[in-house]
Amino acid sequence: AMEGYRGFLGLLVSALLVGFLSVIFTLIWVLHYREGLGWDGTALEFNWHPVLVVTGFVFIQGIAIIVYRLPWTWKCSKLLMKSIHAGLNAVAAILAIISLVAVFDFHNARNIPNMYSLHSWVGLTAVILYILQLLLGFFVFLLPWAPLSLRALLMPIHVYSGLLVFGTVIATVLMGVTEKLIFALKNPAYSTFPPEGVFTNTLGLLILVFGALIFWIVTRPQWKRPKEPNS
Ligand code: ASC
Repeated sequence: AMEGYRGFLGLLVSALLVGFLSVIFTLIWVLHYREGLGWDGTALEFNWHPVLVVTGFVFIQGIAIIVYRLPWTWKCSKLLMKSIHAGLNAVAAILAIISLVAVFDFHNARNIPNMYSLHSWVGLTAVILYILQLLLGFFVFLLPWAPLSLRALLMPIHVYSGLLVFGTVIATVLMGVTEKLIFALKNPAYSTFPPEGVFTNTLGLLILVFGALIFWIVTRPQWKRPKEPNS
């Protein structure tokens, strides 16, 4: 049991480090390589999009997925842990929505068309599914009214769609990073290995590794929160 616990801690610390580093890399990207941050219809406003997505939709959602796995919380009430899970996911949803407002606002101010790219189609689908998932989780699992039979029926779907949306978000981020680098790196071009291209490719890899670590942690049966009888 002690060895399983150590393995868990090692992976948890790795995931937190890689996730935190992803957020830092995103900030360095927009503040050092790009134009910085602002809310004025220019690229400064667009730059909130990657910052809020990586912070909320990737990092915070990743943590929300594994909160039930933290062994020192196993003595906490299930309701408290559900509230933390729901609260983190609600914060991530709000940041994701603001990140969309930033892009649409930027596009409209600059007469750039909306919703033509695969990145935008998959990304908007992920945001809509995430909000539906949040509402389903709130009404069925957090509020006390739903019958146990309905919870048991919907739990596998909740787990499946949660991981599907998380994976889809990571795929969408990789498409967005690629898109932005091809748009922005013209002189010198992306194809000539400029520092921004190499740095931001590394950011993409960090995000992929973060997703891989979260997916590993959450799929180990031995690290699941012990189930209380009748819950
Ligand atoms: C809940 C909860 C669980 C599941 C279970 C259905 O709300 O706390 O452990 O749903 O009752 O599988």
